[in-house]
Amino acid sequence: MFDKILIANRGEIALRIQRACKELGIATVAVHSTADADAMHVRLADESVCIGPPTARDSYLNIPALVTACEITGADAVHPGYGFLSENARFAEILEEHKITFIGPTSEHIRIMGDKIEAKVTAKRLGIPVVPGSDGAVTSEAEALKIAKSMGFPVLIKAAAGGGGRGMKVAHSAADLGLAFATARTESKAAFNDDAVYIEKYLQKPRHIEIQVFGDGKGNAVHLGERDCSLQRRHQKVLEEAPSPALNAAQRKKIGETVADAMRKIKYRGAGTVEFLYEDGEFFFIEMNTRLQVEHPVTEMITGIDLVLEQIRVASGAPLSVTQDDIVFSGHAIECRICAENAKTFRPSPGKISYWHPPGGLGVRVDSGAYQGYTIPPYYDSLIGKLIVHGKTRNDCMMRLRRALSEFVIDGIETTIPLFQDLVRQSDIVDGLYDIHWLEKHLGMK
Ligand code: MV4
Repeated sequence: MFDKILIANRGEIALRIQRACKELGIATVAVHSTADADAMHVRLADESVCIGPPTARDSYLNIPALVTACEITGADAVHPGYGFLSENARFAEILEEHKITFIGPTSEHIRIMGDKIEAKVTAKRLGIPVVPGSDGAVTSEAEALKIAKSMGFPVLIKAAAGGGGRGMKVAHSAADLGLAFATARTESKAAFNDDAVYIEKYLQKPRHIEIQVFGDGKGNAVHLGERDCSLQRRHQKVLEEAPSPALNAAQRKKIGETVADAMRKIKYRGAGTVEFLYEDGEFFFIEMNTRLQVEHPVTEMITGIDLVLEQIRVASGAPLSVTQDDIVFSGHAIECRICAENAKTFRPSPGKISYWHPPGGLGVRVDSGAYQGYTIPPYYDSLIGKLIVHGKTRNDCMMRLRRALSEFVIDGIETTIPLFQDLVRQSDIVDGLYDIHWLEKHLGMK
């Protein structure tokens, strides 16, 4: 096992990782920018190193500074959290070259899944159902038209280097295709310096359902069920839940086993999430994330499994602490992403938290690096905490969530709490009847 882990991240996820390290008796090193000297993740760590100025590019994304911080402190492993360098294959590779363990998959698996075309080809080869479309990149408009006509409109042109919705263009008919194809290529080249695009059947009202998987890197893998992350705004998840209100136990088992089998075949190591669009009872692979995700707590709440502890275990060469038969789903969990933003306009609202009173009680978890008197810096994303609620049934969970939201008081800044207070009273949300477009439609109507 490791003696000391450097956590290459900030905010709530840095605290989340520290908590797992502490329980395992592993010393922690925090890194921070000059803007984060007062952050909770710095205060609670055993040691801390300032790695640069506020701009992420010069601090949290600064690979030489991070490697130096490891060498100065004698850290033997790095946990990247989510965002920042968590899916940077080069970072994983550089750490290995320095005999420092990257707590995550191999750089090769990160690289494959980072290329959306290669990821899809790989998924298909492994027996995972994929969205109908081109087998690989499409290089001419004529080729795009041929494929579109064979599967029918509408179609979607996607960037190979994309993800998170960037470089995507819908074509509703053959007349739209030329412009959609050219625009997707140009935007993709501008954003990612890569104009490779592919084409898919456009699914009009799917849900976003993702499967949590875990591998030990030696050919053993398990699935931990799904999360429904359909409630998004501009490709940012807002509320996530597990299990999905749309699936039954047999459907869960079938897709979960398909994905776990695929991970066994590639000897995947660590935590991974396989993202699907789900429509009319069918799953269609879109992407794989090779990291711990923001919404991992809803899976922890319904399985009782500490995902960060498992990541650390398998990175150190230990086996997974659970087999598939040990994994039992219990109850329902919902996560609300609390952001320092106006709840109607979503305009960021950094500044000083003058009063902070988080909710508590049975089944309530708050993961946050915020505290009373803390000043939220303007340089990073606006997530200041996550409220995660567990209940025996989805209805119990929803009732508890309403109660927890009513207790949560944050003064001095604007937050998205009022948005959640509205959402938990909408009949479609209460009934679990929503798709990936529901939230933006709802916000447009208000
Ligand atoms: C799609 C799709 C419909 N059909 N692919 C958006 C980001 C990227 N991860 C994949 N995305 C989509 N891919 C096909 N073939 C619709 C989306 C999409 C979406 C997906 C998940 C959650 C929210 C979304 C919002 C808009 C579009």
